Order: sequence, then C-alpha cells, then structure tokens
Amino acid sequence: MQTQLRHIASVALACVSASVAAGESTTIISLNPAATYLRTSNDPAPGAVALNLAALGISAGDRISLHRLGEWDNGPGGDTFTTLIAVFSAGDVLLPNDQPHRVPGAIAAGVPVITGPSYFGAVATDIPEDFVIAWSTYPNGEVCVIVPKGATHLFTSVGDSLFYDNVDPDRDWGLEIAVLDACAADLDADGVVGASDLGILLGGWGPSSVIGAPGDLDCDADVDAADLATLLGLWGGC
Ligand SMILES: [Ca+2]
Ligand SMILES: [Ca+2]
Ligand SMILES: [Ca+2]
Ligand SMILES: [Ca+2]
Repeated sequence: MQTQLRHIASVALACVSASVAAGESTTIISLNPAATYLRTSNDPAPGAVALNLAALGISAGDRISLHRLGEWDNGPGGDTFTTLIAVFSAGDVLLPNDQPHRVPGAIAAGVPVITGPSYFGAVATDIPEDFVIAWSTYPNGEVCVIVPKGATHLFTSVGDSLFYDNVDPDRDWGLEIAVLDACAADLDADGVVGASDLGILLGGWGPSSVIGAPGDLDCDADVDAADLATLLGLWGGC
C-alpha cells in the first residue's frame, strides 16, 4: 500500500517534455491513471491536472492529434488497460470530487463518450462535453480533434468506476499531442488539394471506427458531406 501511495504521489504532476520533428510540434505527457475529472464517490482519487494549451503551442481552431501511450492497471486487472478520455475547458478550475459536473468551463468537442456509474454508490458520472481518445468503441487510441473556441485547458481521465487504486507500474502511461498540418484536405501530401485528394476522400466514404481516418477532416468518425464540403472549399489551395 505504501509503495502504491508513493507511486501515485510521484506521478501526480504531469511531466511535460516537448520535441519538434518534421515541422510538427509533438509533446509527450506522463499521466497518472488514478487522477480524474469525473465525479467520484468514496474514492480518494486525485483531481486531474489541467494541461495548459498555450504552453503546448495549441490554439483554438487548431486540428490536433491525441494519441494514448502505454497501458494502466485498474487495481486488480494488471497493466493492460488503455481507455482514455478528455474534456476541453475555458479554465483550469476543477470542482470537488463529489460534484456531479466538476469542470465548470467545459466546452464540447470531439466524439462524445458516455461514462458509467461509480463503483461505490453508483452515482452518475457522465458529463456531456467530454470525448473519446481511446475507448471500446474507438480502440485505435489515436484521434484528431478541432480545438473549440474559448478552450484554454485540457483535462484527461482513464475510463474507470474506481480510480484511486489505479497504478502504472512501468510508468509508460501517457498522452502524445501533436498539432497537425493546417491543410488536412491535402490527403496525398503533394501540396495542393485536387482530384487525387477527392478520390482518397470518396474511397473512405461512410462511418468509421477510426476518428480522423483519411478524409475525416472534421474528426467526427465519418467521411461525409461536411468533409467533402471542406475539401471542395480548399480546392486548388494549400
Ligand atoms: Ca503501464
Ligand atoms: Ca480502479
Ligand atoms: Ca493533394
Ligand atoms: Ca467527418
């Protein structure tokens, strides 16, 4: 138990390191799987750290990728779990853990996730604004999302019903964040939006179990008329 508590304390603060490769800014952040922004009940889990978007070089309107790294241990189940969810916020305020909605600045973005009741007390935990990074329905573990207007911070959480007992024995649990090329419609990366890109988009038409698959320009898990309109609006450009 003491070892576990020491470990939780040592990873309670997110460790941020940044590197730049191929014109793309990538940041890797260590995460504490015991920390959450969700409501808890008789669960002394620490609050999730608010990641400052400006410090990561991220602005509203950016198209970013979020990629979960490693696995976490849910307490009894071993270091094998990969669920990760997040919510954007207009500030870093996280209310006490007994509040039904702890993120007063929450701003909806991404593909929504519905979280289940707490282990103790079965209190409702779901908030409408949070979104999937890695989840049973989207197990790819890498998504893109458009940063919503007004967002200044990002909170993350694993998906669980009892958080305080979560650990990461090999300390590989984390999140990779990258700001993607503004010209997402240039699907073949030849520097211009044209017929070849249109062909790729049409080839991926329909719903997808991957968020941000080629042609899913608005990162909502499908290639549809909205994505087509975005591509046509950039025709000949980039
Ligand atoms: Ca791990
Ligand atoms: Ca747990
Ligand atoms: Ca192109
Ligand atoms: Ca789409």
